[in-house]
Amino acid sequence: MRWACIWLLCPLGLLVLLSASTNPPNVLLIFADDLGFGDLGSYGHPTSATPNLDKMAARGLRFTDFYASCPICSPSRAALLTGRYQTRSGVYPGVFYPGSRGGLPLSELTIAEVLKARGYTTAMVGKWHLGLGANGSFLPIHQGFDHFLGVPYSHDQGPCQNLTCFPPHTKCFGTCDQGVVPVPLLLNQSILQQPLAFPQLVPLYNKFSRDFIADCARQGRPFLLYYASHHTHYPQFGSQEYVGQSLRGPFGDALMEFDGSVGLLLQALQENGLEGNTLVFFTADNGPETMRMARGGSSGLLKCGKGTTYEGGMREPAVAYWPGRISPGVTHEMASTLDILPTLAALAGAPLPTVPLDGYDLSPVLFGGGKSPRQMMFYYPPSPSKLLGVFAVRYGKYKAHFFTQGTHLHGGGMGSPRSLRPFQGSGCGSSPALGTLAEGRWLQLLFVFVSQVPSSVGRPLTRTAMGP
Ligand SMILES: *[C@@H]1O[C@H](CO)[C@@H](O)[C@H](O)[C@H]1NC(C)=O
Ligand SMILES: *[C@@H]1O[C@H](CO)[C@@H](O)[C@H](O)[C@H]1NC(C)=O
Ligand SMILES: *[C@@H]1O[C@H](CO)[C@@H](O)[C@H](O)[C@H]1NC(C)=O
Ligand SMILES: [Ca+2]
Repeated sequence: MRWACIWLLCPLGLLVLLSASTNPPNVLLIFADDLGFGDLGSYGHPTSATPNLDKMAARGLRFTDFYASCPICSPSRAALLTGRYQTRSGVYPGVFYPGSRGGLPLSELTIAEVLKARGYTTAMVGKWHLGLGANGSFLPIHQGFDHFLGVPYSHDQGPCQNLTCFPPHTKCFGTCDQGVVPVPLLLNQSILQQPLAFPQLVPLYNKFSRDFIADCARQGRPFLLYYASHHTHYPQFGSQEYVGQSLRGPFGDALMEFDGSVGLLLQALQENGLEGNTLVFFTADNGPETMRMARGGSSGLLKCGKGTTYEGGMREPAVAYWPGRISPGVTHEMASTLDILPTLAALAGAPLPTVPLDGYDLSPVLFGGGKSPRQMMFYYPPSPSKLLGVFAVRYGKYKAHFFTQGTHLHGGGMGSPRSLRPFQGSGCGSSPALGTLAEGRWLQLLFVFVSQVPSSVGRPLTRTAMGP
């Protein structure tokens, strides 16, 4: 009997022990929209009120060199969820519109699908912007999310001139997109509201999120909650609690509402005893829309913003927070939204998708103050093309710009030649004419960089997803 125990049962017991000690952590992924590198108090903004994010930054690991994969929404979100540059999934040029036929291809494996395979319950709240499709075929519930409460695209992609953005009666600023249906709020695949009631939106999201967290805690199941806020994208809006509360006008009020939500989410983790077993990661999809002036964000000391491949377009605030596991500090290691999927897969013990990935497991940076496996970042413009290739490359401390134009963000159709117009009103100064930098020394540098990159990285341009 004793031998039977030693040779048969004990290893079994050890396995059980091991799997208990490697209990996969919950994941709360908080994503802001059009938020600049310089917008948070913890990143140096003098008048922003972001106490919850600042507390998270002080108690977690704050990144100074964290990148989104693209300076606009849809491609950036595709890369976050798949760990692959948007040029692989085909989510470009530009962003999805309410009438777009395509979406993030269903063949792509998302973070939600990767974690679901390890028994996670998954939910998404907020801005999707990875396609709607006929009969909702590209919505989150077809990409691994069990639950979805949110908007299928941007909240400015429908007429907003008659809508209230701030209670009691402040209309939204501007008109938003015309000639399309009012923006809907969806629950799974059903329309809950159309048009959206902006002042009630975030309280609804927060209640949904808190209920989801409590349910998962009760069932003892690991969860992924992807909380993709609409803040601080134009037009800014907010609930009663935040009207006129900030020193930055409507932008600051919207940012405060976002910060308040972060506080409520962290509180929900605490109330359910989950703080010690939950990785909270916060970042944003792209830089500030500086052409909106006071109604756009700030990239701080970085150059330019949304739509450009300057640092302000893609370098984002980012914080990893996990009390007891991640030591408080600041890291200057390079990292990207592309790295989130491989990092989460490693933490959960989930197999990686068997397709080429562009991300790395950041565990050495998160848990040991070590070096980042990432040495390189490619900067694709909103509408990459085979002809132009990447617009810039960062390698270690250096960055080479091959093209410095951004995109004309408003009024240009997807993929129209207009999308290669110089970026207007961005506070970037005048841009050199397209192509003038891709000469001589720069071209040499390009070859040096590209020859050091594994041949699979950043190459294929396989536009498949977007439709008119
Ligand atoms: C959408 O659903 C309707 C009703 O169920 C069906 O008739 C139609 O074929 C579907 N369209 C697509 C493209 O799946
Ligand atoms: C959404 O779909 C999930 C199944 O994927 C289901 O459990 C949940 O109840 C649905 N929510 C609603 C409100 O229908
Ligand atoms: C906005 O309200 C005006 C006046 O009530 C109306 O004429 C117009 O059609 C409305 N526009 C939209 C987009 O709802
Ligand atoms: Ca955005």
